[in-house]
Amino acid sequence: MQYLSGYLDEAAQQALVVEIRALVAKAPLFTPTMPRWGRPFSVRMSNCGPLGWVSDKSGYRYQATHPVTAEPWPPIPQSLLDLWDVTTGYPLPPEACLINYYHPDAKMGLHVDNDEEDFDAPILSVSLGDDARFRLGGRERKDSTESYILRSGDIFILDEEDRLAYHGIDRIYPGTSMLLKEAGRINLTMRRVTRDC
Ligand code: MD5
Ligand code: FE
Repeated sequence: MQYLSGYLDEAAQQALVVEIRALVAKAPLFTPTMPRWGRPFSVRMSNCGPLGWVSDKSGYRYQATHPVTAEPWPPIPQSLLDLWDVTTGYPLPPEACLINYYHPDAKMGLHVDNDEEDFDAPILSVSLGDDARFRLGGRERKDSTESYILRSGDIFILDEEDRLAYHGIDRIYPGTSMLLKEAGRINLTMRRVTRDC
């Protein structure tokens, strides 16, 4: 794991927020639901890129279209593709950029990201807005965990041993950032999904 604390300056963060607002105007935030029981997530989501992550009663999956509008996801902005190249150096571009929006009371339980076919590629995470407590464990749910405060502008690159580690967001600290007009947090995760090139 590489933790690039404060990687994006204020201007870069603000420019990203402008791009994200344009993306969610085209592909509105939706409320994913848990497989089987259909309990709603507290985090709202959207995506950009050829594929997007969705969850509903039939399960977790990547798909090419928005679950509500049925439109293709908008493309990943060039600034994010450049950020992926510069920070990961990975030879193939990301196929999915998941946009998570956390209200002050939203959280994300411990889970592993394993809906992708390609676990060799890194995952790049960008935090914007209020601080969040991120918990990172090991390959087994029972493994011990470490907590980190993710702040606006921080970048996380998950590779190798951490790529299949349990992780989650325990809480948001509302009012810790002035970046967004409203309290809350945005997290972007860029991922490779398929194994082909
Ligand atoms: C977030 N997002 O801040 C969190 C953590 C998700 C998700 O977990 O799946 O959207 S972003 C950091 C992250 C992403 C993917 C994998 C790992 C961490 N990891 O293996 O530790 O919204
Ligand atoms: Fe995750």
